[in-house]
Amino acid sequence: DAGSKSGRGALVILEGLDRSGKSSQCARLLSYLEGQGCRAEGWRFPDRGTSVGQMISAYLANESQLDDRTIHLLFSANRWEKRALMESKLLGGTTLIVDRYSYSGVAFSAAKGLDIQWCKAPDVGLIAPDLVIYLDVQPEKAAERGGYGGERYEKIEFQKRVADHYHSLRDSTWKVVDGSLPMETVEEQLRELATNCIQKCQEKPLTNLTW
Ligand code: FDM
Ligand code: MG
Repeated sequence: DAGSKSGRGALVILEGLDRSGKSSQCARLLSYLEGQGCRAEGWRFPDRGTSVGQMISAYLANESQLDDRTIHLLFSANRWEKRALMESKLLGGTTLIVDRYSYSGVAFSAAKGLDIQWCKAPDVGLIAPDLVIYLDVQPEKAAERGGYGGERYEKIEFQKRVADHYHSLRDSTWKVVDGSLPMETVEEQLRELATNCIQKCQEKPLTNLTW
């Protein structure tokens, strides 16, 4: 089992609009990596399984109302409550393929009009990703894909603003993949990006998110 003795695992994040294909691609990438003998787990945020996650889930289903800053901080808290486990998994050599992270946190809240610096602040000190893969799909195209499920935020005008904010968050750890290409093509690109990343970061220390 290559990698189990030496290196740490990689923190690989998939980001993108609703219906951009993140969840399907996460699952495909995960089973590929496992098939290659790589120790990997699939995570997602929000993690609806915790008590904070249940509050978030109720909010997204429009079953509860929360102030914009309050829900923003709950999304951040939901990542903080997983930070220690995330660190021990990575240091123990497990790669994490994560569906959404702090970039969703900032892009969605900023799309409501909240100040970007204010949105970034609570996530400072979370673990910095080794790779962020952005699945780029036009908001109109995403909406065509079987429509939205009816959760809060699943509206095209809102998604357009989210896309603009995602755009402004791109940095050197980002790789943009055209999510409108055939599923197999996207899958192939993700395999290559993730494999390279996993090899490269084995000897690198973990760092904290600073933006
Ligand atoms: N979302 C997700 C946020 O607004 N902030 C966050 O920090 C995160 C992680 O929650 F509309 C939004 C993005 C999406 C919704 O996500 C639920 P999933 O991936 O559909 O469960
Ligand atoms: Mg959704």
